[in-house]
Amino acid sequence: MTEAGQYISDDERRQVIDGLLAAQARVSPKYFYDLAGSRLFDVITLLDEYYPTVTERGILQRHAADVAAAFRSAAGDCALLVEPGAGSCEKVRFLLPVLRPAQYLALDVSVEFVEQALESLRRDFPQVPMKAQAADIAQAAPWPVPEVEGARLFFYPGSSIGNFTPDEAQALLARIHAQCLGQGGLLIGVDLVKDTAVLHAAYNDALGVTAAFNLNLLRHLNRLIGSDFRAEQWEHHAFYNEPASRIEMHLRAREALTVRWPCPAGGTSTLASERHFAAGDTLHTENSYKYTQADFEALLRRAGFAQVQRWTDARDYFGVFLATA
Ligand code: AVJ
Repeated sequence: MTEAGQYISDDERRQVIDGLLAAQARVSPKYFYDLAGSRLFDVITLLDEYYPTVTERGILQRHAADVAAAFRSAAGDCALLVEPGAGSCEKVRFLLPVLRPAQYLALDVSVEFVEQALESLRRDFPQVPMKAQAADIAQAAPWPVPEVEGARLFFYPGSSIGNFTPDEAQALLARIHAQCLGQGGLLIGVDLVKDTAVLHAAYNDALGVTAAFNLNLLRHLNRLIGSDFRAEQWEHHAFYNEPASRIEMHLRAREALTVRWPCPAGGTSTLASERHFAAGDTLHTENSYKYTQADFEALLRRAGFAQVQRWTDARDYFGVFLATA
């Protein structure tokens, strides 16, 4: 979460500009999450149409004890529980009392935010040593996971895996598998393929919160790269791309417009510093892949996991998968 500092590295700036200049203009969904965007996402999770959060919570609430027992029988006692992108550390509350890990490590791009969450978590679970550590799990650098004697469990809830293409997802899962060091596992939440109308409504809510969340990205980009996007010239556009099995979110130009941004410092860059959009052209802001249970299980196996168990809700809207090394 970037706010006051608005810091972006030269590398990231170049990536953002590359995306704006691509034939189909695009921006990484990680730029949704400035302070306002994080708050808007929290509101999304409270909407009637947005089923994933409440459904996953229900599954964890109901089955946490079975999950912990399944992990114990496959891998033994949990020596270390690692949560990449931990954020508010809410979902781990279901796991801690039944899994009883020897330690909990919360990874996130914003440590400040996680530190805050850990304060109250420590009060509620004083017996579990906890630590927060800065890490962007999508980046190639090795994750700062300590050496421990015994089994590690990686916890990746929220269907964040849906932001990656299936190939990228497989690569990320394979990295997690490698970090299990042969005797750990992964507990991951995944949004499942379902009726298109249900999917469509979840990303086109009646109050327009998802639209605001999408449009807010333009304000964030303006602060990060100094661009002059005007939100009123754009509209939210989200639809289910069925052949690709993903929700696509775009921002669509309401009129012909030009966006400008300053040349990167140094001036040696060959990148253009403006992009024209015709009315109706879009900026692609997010993919949210949906999987069938069989397809996601196959993905976990291709990533190297030997054993997979899963729990779902009564409507099969969402899956929680336990994969062990
Ligand atoms: C946080 C990536 C799981 O894809 O549903 C919610 C983000 N985008 N509404 C999702 C999101 C629009 C969310 N994930």
